[in-house]
Amino acid sequence: MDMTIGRIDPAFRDDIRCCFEEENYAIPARWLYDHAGSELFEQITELPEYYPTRTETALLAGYSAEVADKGGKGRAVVEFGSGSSTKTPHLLRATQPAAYVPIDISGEFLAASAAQLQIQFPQLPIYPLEADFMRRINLPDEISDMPKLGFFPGSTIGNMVARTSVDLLRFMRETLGIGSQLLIGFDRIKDPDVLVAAYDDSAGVTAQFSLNLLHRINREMDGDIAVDQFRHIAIWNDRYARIEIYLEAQSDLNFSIDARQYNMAKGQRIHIENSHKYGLRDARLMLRAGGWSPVTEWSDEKNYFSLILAEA
Ligand code: AVI
Repeated sequence: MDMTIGRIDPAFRDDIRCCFEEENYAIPARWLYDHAGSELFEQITELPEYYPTRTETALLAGYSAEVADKGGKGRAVVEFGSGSSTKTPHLLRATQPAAYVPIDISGEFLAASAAQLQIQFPQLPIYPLEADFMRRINLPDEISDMPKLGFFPGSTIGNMVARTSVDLLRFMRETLGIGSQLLIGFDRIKDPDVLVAAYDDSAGVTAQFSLNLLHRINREMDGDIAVDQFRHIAIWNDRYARIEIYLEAQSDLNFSIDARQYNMAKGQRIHIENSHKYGLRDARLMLRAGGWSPVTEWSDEKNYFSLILAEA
């Protein structure tokens, strides 16, 4: 959601105030994705260190035909958080869906990517839906009688804590209905050096992506945070099986946001993102907890990433 100055999203303002006023120093990761942040994320997906996009795209290219064979053919494909829909063509080509419903919170990205896909698939009925997929959604009437195949790639589920992930899977089940299928990507636990490099790349793009959050606060909430006084940090937390991302103050700082004064001490950190990774059985257990029965799992030869097809 791209908010301009003077039209602050009240939820954003509340989360930022909560971070600095209540001194919990944590900001939900969803605020990373304003226009600039979404463009930086697209750059991240092409970094040599960031293996998830490349690996998952190869899995989709290699196994979408099997998804079709396992019952995925001819359904209405409903993509949650479709963004630029770059991985979708592989799936659409193989499953020949009756319709495609990309769901995204950013109307801007949605319209552009739907138009692009319509050129590639001129016969396919496409019904873009601007909505927050973190709750139950009313799908377009046009697809109400069609069997559905939900698509949730990218291991976006990993950006949520387990309880929220399970809630989301349940909402998806309610949205899609009994008898639906879900094809979902999970990033696997692996060598921490590989993981940390993926979230702290040598070109510094992920650092820019993180620091953009402070620029966003300055832009949208009339802030004067000295962004160059913060450092992006990515650490592997083995206990929670997740990468944690922080912005760390490099000196004692005073700043104002929305005409309120705050300070942070050198070394203090703002927690801005988690990216959970999954062991061999973790993802399947999570799916079951959310009301989905895993049907098939596909992984690359290094076991870096998994695609799981599940049924409601
Ligand atoms: C969107 N999400 C799955 C990304 C991830 O890998 O957790 C977000 C990201 N943050 C930094 N790099 C990538």
